[in-house]
Amino acid sequence: MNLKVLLDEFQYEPEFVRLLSAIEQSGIEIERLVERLALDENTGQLESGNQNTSGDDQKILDVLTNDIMVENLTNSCSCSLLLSEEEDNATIVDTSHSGNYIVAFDPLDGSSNIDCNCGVGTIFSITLDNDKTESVENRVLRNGNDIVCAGYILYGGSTELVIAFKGKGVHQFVLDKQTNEFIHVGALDITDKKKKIYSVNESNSNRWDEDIAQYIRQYRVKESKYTQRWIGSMVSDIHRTLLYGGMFCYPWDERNVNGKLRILYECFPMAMIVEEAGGKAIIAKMSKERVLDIVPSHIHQRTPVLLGSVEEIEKYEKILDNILKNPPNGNGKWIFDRNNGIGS
Ligand code: AFP
Repeated sequence: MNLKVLLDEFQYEPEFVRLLSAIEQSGIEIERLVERLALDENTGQLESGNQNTSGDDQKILDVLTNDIMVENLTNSCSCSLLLSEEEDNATIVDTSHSGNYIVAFDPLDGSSNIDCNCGVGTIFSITLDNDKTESVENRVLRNGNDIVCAGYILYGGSTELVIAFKGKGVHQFVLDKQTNEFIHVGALDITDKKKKIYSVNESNSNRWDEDIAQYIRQYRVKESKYTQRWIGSMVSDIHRTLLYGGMFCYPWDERNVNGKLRILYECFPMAMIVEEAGGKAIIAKMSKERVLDIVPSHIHQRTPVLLGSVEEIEKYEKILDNILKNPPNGNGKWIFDRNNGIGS
């Protein structure tokens, strides 16, 4: 069964089907670019030394993959607004091609891993553009609970497309390069995945606040049966977490006071996918707030994030309850002022 057959089974309307076909087509074109990276000499940074709004040096492939997504999404005549990691502002699709959906995307996540042939990916989320009379800000800076569909494409040993359809579960497809179509291989459900894996960049550990420090410490005690994994591409680390279980975390720290990952095109899509697969996604900054309840104040805003199987997230929540009940240094004064960060 290919993607189109599943969309028909779910009785999605033609505009939505065109939109997902455009994402599928983009995945096929980007897969070819990634596979031929060195052969086509597309490795490395842009000669111009351009940086995107988040201050990341733009790679040649960041721009090429962004162009592919923008072109295919525009030509699908199903999008009104496009939000990309590689564009400073939201793109208003011209009226002759405009549709009813807002798409936020990271065209090439993990691009710092691309030249060493590590798994990278494309991340996307789709929301209905309910009221076009509103300002662009009001239409895009909403919480994530209205996302109707989110997914990612992982360019690894094989190319996989994982899509969460609100209320219809999370579905996994693999690219058949002979027929150039994504074939359905099953539904993903994290509730029965029990592998003992924690995933966090521990090189930041000396700059963590007490809640995260205690949480990660409990995975590392001598008798712990957990192992650590960190690929450094969110798509690869989340894909493993969905298939094996465990947790993924990018907390705030002294250097990344808002965390590192962007809300609209990294954290929201992944939180929607993990929740739809039966997991949990919270901010984990002395807080149990759901990631999808955040109302961003600008399109490239970052947030700390902790997501994975419910069991692993509840371990953090128990530690937080304990910390809040009796702060360790006796006078309630913490190392860092925890209210200085989110939203600023
Ligand atoms: P790049 O797109 O710059 O490679 O960043 C990847 C990423 O946004 C996300 O995919 C990773 O989970 C995270 O950053 C890795 O961050 P560290 O390099 O700090 O571990």
